Amino acid sequence: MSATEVTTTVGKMSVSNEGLLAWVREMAAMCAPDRVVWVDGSAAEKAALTAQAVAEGVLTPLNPEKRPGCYYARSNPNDVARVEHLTFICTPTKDEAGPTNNWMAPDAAYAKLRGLFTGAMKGRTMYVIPYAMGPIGSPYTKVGVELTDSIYVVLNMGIMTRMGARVIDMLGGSDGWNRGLHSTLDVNPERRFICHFPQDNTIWSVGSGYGGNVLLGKKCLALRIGSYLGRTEGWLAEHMLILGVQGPDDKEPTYVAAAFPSACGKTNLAMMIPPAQLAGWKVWTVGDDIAWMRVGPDGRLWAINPEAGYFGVAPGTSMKSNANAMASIARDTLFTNVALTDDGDVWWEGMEGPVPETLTDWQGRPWKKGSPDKAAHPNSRFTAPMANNPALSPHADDPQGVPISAIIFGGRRSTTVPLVMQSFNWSHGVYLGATMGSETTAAAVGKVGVVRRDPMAMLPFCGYNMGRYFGHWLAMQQRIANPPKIFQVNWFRQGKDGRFLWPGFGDNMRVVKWVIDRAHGRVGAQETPLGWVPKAGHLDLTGLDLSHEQVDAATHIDLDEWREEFALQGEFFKTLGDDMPAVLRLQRELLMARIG
Ligand code: GTP
Ligand code: SPV
Ligand code: MN
Repeated sequence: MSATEVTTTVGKMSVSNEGLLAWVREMAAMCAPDRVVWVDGSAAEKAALTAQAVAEGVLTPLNPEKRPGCYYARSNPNDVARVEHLTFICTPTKDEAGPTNNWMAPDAAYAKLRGLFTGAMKGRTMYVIPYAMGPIGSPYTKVGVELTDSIYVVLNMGIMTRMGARVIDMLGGSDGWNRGLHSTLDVNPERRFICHFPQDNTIWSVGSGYGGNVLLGKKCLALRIGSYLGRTEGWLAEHMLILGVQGPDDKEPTYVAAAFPSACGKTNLAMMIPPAQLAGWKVWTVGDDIAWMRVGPDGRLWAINPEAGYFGVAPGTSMKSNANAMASIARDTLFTNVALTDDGDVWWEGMEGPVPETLTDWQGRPWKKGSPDKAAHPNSRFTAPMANNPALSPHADDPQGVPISAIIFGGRRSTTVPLVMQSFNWSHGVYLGATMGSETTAAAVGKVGVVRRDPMAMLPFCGYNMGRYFGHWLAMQQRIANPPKIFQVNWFRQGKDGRFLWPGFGDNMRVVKWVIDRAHGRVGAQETPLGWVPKAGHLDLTGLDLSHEQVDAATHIDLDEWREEFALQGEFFKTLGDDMPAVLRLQRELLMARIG
């Protein structure tokens, strides 16, 4: 292979992958940027690009004494979250995308977006970002290349992924990489499309500059294309955090993966600090958003976190709710759409301490204490390197990942769903995941607080037909000789007064303790028609300032509420039609028979 010298921000880099070079030339010919600049991932490059972003007004430096190495960005107010209605799975047939995805025929999608990309980068720089999802050198890692005209995307990808020359080296001459193309265009929702071409391992994204729409390694590659590859290759790509938990008598941590929908508590659980009464327990974060899981030679399910940073929800993050996240964002972090204090620090609703008298809100307007408007956007976010997390697992960069003993599915439900339940077996566990409902949040554009089915927290992220995705989960059982136990949780049940019944956050450790004790078969459980629940006294509630009535209300199973829930699940099953696996239909019938 002959090497070609390509231009980077700070010098030259050598690239010998002919397919990659040809594709970059082809895309550049279409987009017509003024220059093409490759990303090498060096510290010098980061410094130069950051300085340039500041000079261009894309980033504002924060007070270096309060937030060293931190910068602030404001997005267009029309561009503050994922856009599910503008996200498409472009498989040859609509049937492959299935009824839960928007679909466009690949030819039509390419033609439409080619029209938008043609000449779109005139006067701009096209950055070429080679990035890896997963540890460099891991057999489970996937390589992607994102072409973008956004310097903000480059700097975010530098935190969220391993990127640059080492990825080019890892790729070698291989053809197995994802082709990602992104332009912010004029950030107009009328010209905003996030298109996935699973058969071509290609992603084209236009018209947005925000988060999951444009950091193509994250939702687009690691979940939508990832889930498609997972089915073909026999593994699972999931919207799950991964954490390690070690009790005072445990020789090793037990690893748990948990799927909660967007803005429903993954980052918080992944970084949880146990309450004083469980101080002997340690928690380590492996990942906070995405898990790639494969069957290991030992017949267990092994998980890696393909990301290298956290793109986390800012509002609600405080020393009390998530001290590890606060430590993670103390330095070298990018903040998007939060509020600014007068002394150049960040602020958001739910941060402790007195509310500042005056702030600059997420749209750059002066804000006064007592204003009815939120100072920070509800989906404002931080982008922080995982290396900053005091609770980072020593295995976060382990090419083999960690063995998973328990899988948890959880939604945001103000009623019906009890604090914790264990499934009877794998297929019942898949049923619990497949029927999961959750109230919508600000992480996606649309109405907030509406219950919808969000199976396995993958409704917006499954890159193919949902019924076949369930079939893939069911089929995995035969491959996993030592399968994890499957649980369902709900931290968000409310009392009649509208307040959360369960304190949540660090106190979730009490539930996770029961989960891993169950996974190891070292604690009993009570059988109910819906699943196994903790026996009276088995949830460690010492030191918790909670009345018996509250605990009862948080854990209660009301079969009348569940009859309504089953009707809603039934409607969802209907939308999946013939693609719904027979096993899940049978699970539903068994359940209905049990509750009468
Ligand atoms: P994405 O990054 O969008 O995938 O979200 P996530 O699942 O990582 O959500 P995150 O942990 O950032 O939590 C989002 C919101 O839920 C924040 O406002 C938290 O304060 C709130 N939250 C998290 N855990 C709990 C909990 O145990 N109880 C309650 N009541 N709220 C919680
Ligand atoms: C989510 O919405 O689930 C996120 C944020 O993790 S984003 O990257 O914008 O998708
Ligand atoms: Mn997410």
